[in-house]
Amino acid sequence: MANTNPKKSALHEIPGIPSPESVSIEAAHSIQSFRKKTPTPAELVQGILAGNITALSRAITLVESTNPKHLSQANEVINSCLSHVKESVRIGITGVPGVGKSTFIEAFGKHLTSLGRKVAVLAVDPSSTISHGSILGDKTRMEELVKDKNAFIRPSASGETLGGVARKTRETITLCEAFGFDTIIIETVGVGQSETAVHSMVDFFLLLKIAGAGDELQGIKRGIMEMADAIVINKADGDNIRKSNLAKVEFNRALHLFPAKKSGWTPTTATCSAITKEGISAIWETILHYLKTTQSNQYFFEKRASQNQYWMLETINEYLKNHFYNHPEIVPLLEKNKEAVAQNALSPFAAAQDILDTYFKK
Ligand SMILES: Nc1nc2c(ncn2[C@@H]2O[C@H](COP(=O)(O)OP(=O)(O)OP(=O)(O)O)[C@@H](O)[C@H]2O)c(=O)[nH]1
Ligand SMILES: [Mg+2]
Repeated sequence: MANTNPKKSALHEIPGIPSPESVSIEAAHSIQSFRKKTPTPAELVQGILAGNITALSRAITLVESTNPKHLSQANEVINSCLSHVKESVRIGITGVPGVGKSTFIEAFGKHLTSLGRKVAVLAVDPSSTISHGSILGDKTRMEELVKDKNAFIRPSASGETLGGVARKTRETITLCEAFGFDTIIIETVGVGQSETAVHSMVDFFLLLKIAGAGDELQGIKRGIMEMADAIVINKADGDNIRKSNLAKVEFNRALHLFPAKKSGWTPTTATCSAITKEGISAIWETILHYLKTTQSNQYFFEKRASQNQYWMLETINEYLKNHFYNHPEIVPLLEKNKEAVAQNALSPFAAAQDILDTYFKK
């Protein structure tokens, strides 16, 4: 016969004396509610303008969010920040893995803060769109800069597409500038389309190289050479100095084969060592010279205006693509037609037209 008396069950436990809470419940509640309290866009803007770095970080997180609910809040923050953006210089830095970008940014960034500048370091990393990894994760290479109160380092956002990641970095620039950072450094690796994206958000584009076995120009993408306002050969120290100087001459010769730039600026070449700091200050002098040239011939302002237009169109493209590819009617139809095209049951064009007609409800 089953034991129906719970008190007699073998599983019955006699309640003991409850142990006292190690944390005051009231205090825990108040900490929790403070943490959970999401600041309003207006509060974030207020914090950014007041120089509150936590507010800046939270605003960037909002901008990077893929939650559609955050989109309008993020836009509100960015829009309010726009009118507070101060004068700034945006510098793009690219180079293949291992060339010394992080070490260079550490040395260059420290030099800038020693001159009284406020430096924000951001990144566009195409690999983060696939692996969700991010450059600048290696903050160990920027030990000094990380500790510098006049510097701010933010790893690359991760996201679905390079376009999405790049747009978020573009928006983050606005937040950093409203905060008061007057020098924005954007790092990217020399692979994929990321250079084009970074080039379209900076004033000055710097290509970092190292001296090789002599045939320096091999393997360098023509497009990147054309984008560069300066080519800097890093690791010009020790036994490498002579080779670096030779590489510099060779790059200089190659640069002169390109047609003159609309900016009126002739790209320069230089050598430096991010370790010994030799040549670092001269690179900043070059950038100042570039700013003077392009601001007096107006190119600087025209370029920023056309970059703004570019990002407007990019944002529309990105939005339309997302809307299309995530549309509930399109997702299954796309799979179906992909299969039909693979089987030669439908021509690629007819299959595409079918999907587009469904989307536009023709
Ligand atoms: N001798 C010498 N070594 C350098 C210099 N700059 C960087 N290095 C070394 O080169 C290696 C790569 O440097 P990083 O700064 O990590 O290079 P990176 O371009 O950021 O590399 P990824 O983050 O992998 O794309 C490290 O071991 C650095 O210490 C330099 O000017 N001289
Ligand atoms: Mg690095």
